[in-house]
Amino acid sequence: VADDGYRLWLKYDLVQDNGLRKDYQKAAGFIAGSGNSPILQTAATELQQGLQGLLGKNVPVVTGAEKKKGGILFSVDATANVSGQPLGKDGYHIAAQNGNLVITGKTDAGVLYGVFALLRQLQTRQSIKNLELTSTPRIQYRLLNHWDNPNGTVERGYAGSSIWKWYELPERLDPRYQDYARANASIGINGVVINNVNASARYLTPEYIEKVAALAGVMRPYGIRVYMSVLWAAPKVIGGLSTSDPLDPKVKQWWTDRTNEIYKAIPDFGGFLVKANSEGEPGPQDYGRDHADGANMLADALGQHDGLVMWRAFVYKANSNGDRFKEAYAEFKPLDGRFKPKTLVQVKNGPIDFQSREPFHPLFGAMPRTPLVLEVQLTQEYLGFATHMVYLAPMFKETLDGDTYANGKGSTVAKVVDGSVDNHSISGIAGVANIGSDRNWTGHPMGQANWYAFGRLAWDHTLSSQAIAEEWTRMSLTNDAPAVRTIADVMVKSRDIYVRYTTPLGLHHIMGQSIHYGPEPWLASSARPDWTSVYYHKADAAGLGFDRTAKGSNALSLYKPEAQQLWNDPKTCPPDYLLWFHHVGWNQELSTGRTLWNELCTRYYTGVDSVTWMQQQWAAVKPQIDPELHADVTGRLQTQHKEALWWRDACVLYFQTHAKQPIPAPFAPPT
Ligand code: GCW
Repeated sequence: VADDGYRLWLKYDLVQDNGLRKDYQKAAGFIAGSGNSPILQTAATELQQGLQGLLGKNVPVVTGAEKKKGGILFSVDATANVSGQPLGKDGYHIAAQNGNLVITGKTDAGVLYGVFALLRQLQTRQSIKNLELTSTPRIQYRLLNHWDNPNGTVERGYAGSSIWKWYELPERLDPRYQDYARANASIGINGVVINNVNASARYLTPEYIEKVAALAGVMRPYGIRVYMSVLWAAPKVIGGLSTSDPLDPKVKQWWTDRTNEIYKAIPDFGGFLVKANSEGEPGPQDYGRDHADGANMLADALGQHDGLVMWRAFVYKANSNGDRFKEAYAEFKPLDGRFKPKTLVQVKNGPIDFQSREPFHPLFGAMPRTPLVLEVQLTQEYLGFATHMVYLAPMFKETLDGDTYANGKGSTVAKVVDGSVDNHSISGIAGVANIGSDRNWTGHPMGQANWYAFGRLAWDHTLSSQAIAEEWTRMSLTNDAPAVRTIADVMVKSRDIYVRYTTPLGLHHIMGQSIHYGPEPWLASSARPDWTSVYYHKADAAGLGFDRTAKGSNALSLYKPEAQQLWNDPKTCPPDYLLWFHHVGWNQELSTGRTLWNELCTRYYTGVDSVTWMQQQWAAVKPQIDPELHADVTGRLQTQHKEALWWRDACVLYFQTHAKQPIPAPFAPPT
């Protein structure tokens, strides 16, 4: 059967290596659950299905297996510890015990995650002799954020329309919902915000609450909770009130009633995500209140319910202070300490907007009294939609590994987010989903790897991009070792390659207006200056780049002094970040030994060449890959190459009008 990508990384095809399969079979005589909660039932069913496919045999699920040997046992033990260390909530421990393989979790979900870890072991053809695996998620709330609208469109979605079929819900449950839940649970995702942050008030109506409750019912047995984005103005839009002022008693009451109604329908509802006073969305500032007033009102409405408020910090206004980089910081930093418990502030990885490379957001490390959710984007809004192959794990890692120095060296963004720097008891991470109704979920088959990598890093941010790429490739494409190496190598390099042919050296926000696709570095006029390209690249006769040092916007001063060190001197600033922080002369020699102009051209040209290299590597693994999938990616790589040329030529020719220098050899076109 041709692989249409629907099964994602949960393929469970027969293990062809007879020896290995026999070893696996020996360990899998039966499955014995330790109870029959919905989540444990999911775990047993999934394991049985997985083993059926991988081992080609039906492994029975039995009860009362105390005396039996040679099977897989589930154990839920709230006091479980591993070598004296208590196991974290939702963590798992897998080890041989009295002739059985025992999967222990403190919670039912822990066992489910252990099941997927064991299956992964088989799917990637690891030995299970003397297997001992222990893992605990480092971040508690691991969420996908959908930007899906009630009419079925997906904002910035490139994989078809929304998978949620509102007009069929709650009566008909598309089987896809369950497959979606399985995929998420397999990588540890435990929450789903089902609708766009540019929210419709409709979700808060009884009609929609019932629909959302039906979805929650599908997610629950997979350990996944459902959350909603809410429209700040909902009390006015659907509540018949004349105001949405968070301090107005009627408004408070309205949200409290709504919240109680939601919990009546969805007892494990996760909570609210809010985009307010951002890009034209309403918010508490419309009434002279601030973000904390708004978030706290919702926290009060949640009351005793076990739910969270995630308040987004993605805010910027036209013409505010001349550098959009500084705006979220200016609005949110002063509010640190004002947010009530169970309220988190959700911050994008970088200060501008999901560009292909950004310095980490200066709010990380600057709000020690507020738990911060890291928001990354899986959908490739600024990274080539579903036509460019860009594996995003290296980009996520770059942010996670960024050192804020908030509490001395080693206060990485990862440790701010997981709560360890400031001792927060709640922690969260969110990925804007790249999923749609396309048969293969993500449009670009390789986009699946970004969904996968997000989940794996949300669970454990210390995993390497390389290891995740290999694991995903083995589960999704092939277990042929040389092919795995080739593909993982292309994946790991792909993001840097994309940066080179689009926005090298720290250029940012020079893409096509509003659609955010393709180059438009010449864009000089728009509804707002901060929606143009020239605002960001500042090309002139002297040079290129946004001066954010003390001579310029001084955005650098938002970082701790040690963090500033990395970027504040143009001579030592890593070239990858140079034009984020400095206006550099065209003839200035960089640490690479080339002038800025020559380096810029070199990156654009070698970036395109690297796409050719990607094509060659992909061609080389053809025998190991499903033909349909191989052809699909081959076609997309052709588009990618064509568009890399487009980016290169558009940008080099445009910047040349400022630099007024020839394209250097060996790139100069023949005359
Ligand atoms: O990157 C921008 C997108 C908007 C999006 C916004 C946000 C949902 O272009 O489409 O709106 O970010 O994150 O709120």
